[in-house]
Amino acid sequence: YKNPHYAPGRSVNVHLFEWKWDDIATECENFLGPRGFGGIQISPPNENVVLWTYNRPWWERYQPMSYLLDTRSGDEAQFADMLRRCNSAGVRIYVDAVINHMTGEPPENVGTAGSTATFSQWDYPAVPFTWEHFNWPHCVIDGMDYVNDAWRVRNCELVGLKDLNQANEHVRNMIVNFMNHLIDLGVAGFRIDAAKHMWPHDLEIIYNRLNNLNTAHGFPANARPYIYQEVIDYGGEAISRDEYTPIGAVTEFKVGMELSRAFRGNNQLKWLESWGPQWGLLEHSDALTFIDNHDNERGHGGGGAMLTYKEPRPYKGAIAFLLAHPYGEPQIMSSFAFHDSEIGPPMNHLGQIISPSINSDGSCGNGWVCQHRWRQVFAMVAFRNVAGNTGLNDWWSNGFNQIAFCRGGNAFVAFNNDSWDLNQNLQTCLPAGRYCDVISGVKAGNTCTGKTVTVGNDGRAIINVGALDYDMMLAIHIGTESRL
Ligand code: QV4
Ligand code: CA
Repeated sequence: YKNPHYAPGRSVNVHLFEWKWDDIATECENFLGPRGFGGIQISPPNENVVLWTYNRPWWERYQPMSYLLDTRSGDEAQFADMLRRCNSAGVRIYVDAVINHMTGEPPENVGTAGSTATFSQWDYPAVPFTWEHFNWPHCVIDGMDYVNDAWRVRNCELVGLKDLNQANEHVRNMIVNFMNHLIDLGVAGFRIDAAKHMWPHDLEIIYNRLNNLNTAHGFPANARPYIYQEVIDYGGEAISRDEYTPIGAVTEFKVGMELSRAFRGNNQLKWLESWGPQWGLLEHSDALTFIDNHDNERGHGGGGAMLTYKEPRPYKGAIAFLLAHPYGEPQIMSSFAFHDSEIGPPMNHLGQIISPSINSDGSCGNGWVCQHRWRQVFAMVAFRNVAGNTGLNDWWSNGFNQIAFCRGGNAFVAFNNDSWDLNQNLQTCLPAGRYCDVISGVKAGNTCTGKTVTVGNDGRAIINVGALDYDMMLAIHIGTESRL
């Protein structure tokens, strides 16, 4: 359950938050496939309650009405088409699986597929679930439970959301049928929403009943779905991430916390020499790593002072480090712009999501941020692919906030988060030649639109990253040689 089954030569998962299936299919073909992205986390594909009362907030999708595949992102035919097209483009799809609970008791009771429910009776006929499929006695998690009561965190309601009993055979069957339907349609795995709120033993039984990935979609025989479980664990809680690593990968929230701190200038970059488990992080193969996610970029889920698209310079630095360093299985957030933390994606008066437009420079419009289309981000995806499974070598630092390292003999990166220029003769580990920095520009024909780095026969080069440069990093790798 810990192998994302990326196509060869690919890496990095991008969360296309609230995107429509048709738009994702097009993005796979036009951008993500050609640029070497490994996979996409999609928003929950199953029916959710429609909340006009709150002007269709993004979080209505975390209140399931049924497992019918019909949401604002599209219907089942569009979902199946996306899977065919993305898998053909070499890009995998991971589903955000909301299986801990159903809705709360919202003021409206019609779902995106037209299903209704009687919330006060825990009755969801479209699944079907009735009161006997939920946890009793009824209780709601309070703040202190996280510190001292694992049972309540798992058997009481998360913010009033009707809490399913995953020990019940019917509940297990409905969940397994839902997930197997998705696997058969071609998905490569799942983000398990609110995993902390379910018993690991029940989850293990559910995972073990899942089908192998669909070989008709290009997966190897006997491949198990990739499973990454959402467990927020900064330490000091009754429930630990370590209870979940025996059954799958886990979201490592400390990565975003620590890298946000460092790249905001609140911890020196030199310390990153020991980045990985020595920082109290999960083992490499257990960790799904990211800077921000759809909750903490807007202060939900405990927030945590993560860097987001709203602080682009340090954010791009943190993402570049996340992607350049071999530790973990990285994920990039791709957001829509917001001021109000509850507001949903760009929509028309019918509540339909408005597609991102693509500007002439490749960036997104219509209210979409599309971090994955920022040059500094997609260039580092290519960097990670070229680095492949090489280790980290030739670490250098100035003792403060200037660092550099190589990935084998394939790639080199330098960061400057000091208030003075980085200007050093450094070992790049690359063959002699002239290389285009992929952060400040691109290779265009035989020249570079940004900085050029000249590597000598000894692998060394003069590296310049000015304190006032637009970005704080420089990256070169095999394949970006200019022939000037
Ligand atoms: C309100 C009150 C409650 C009250 C309840 C009574 O706040 O105190 O008990 O009414 O009916 C929405 C509203 C929330 C409301 C709730 C139920 O925001 O105010 O409760 O609905 O009606 C997202 C949002 C939540 C949202 C939820 C469902 O973040 O605000 O709740 O969707 O729409 C912990 C967990 C972690 C979780 C994180 C947010 O350990 O697992 O909190 N993260 C995941 C998702 C997240 C999602 C959920 C879990 C739930 O990443 O996006 O919550 O599926 O850290
Ligand atoms: Ca639960």
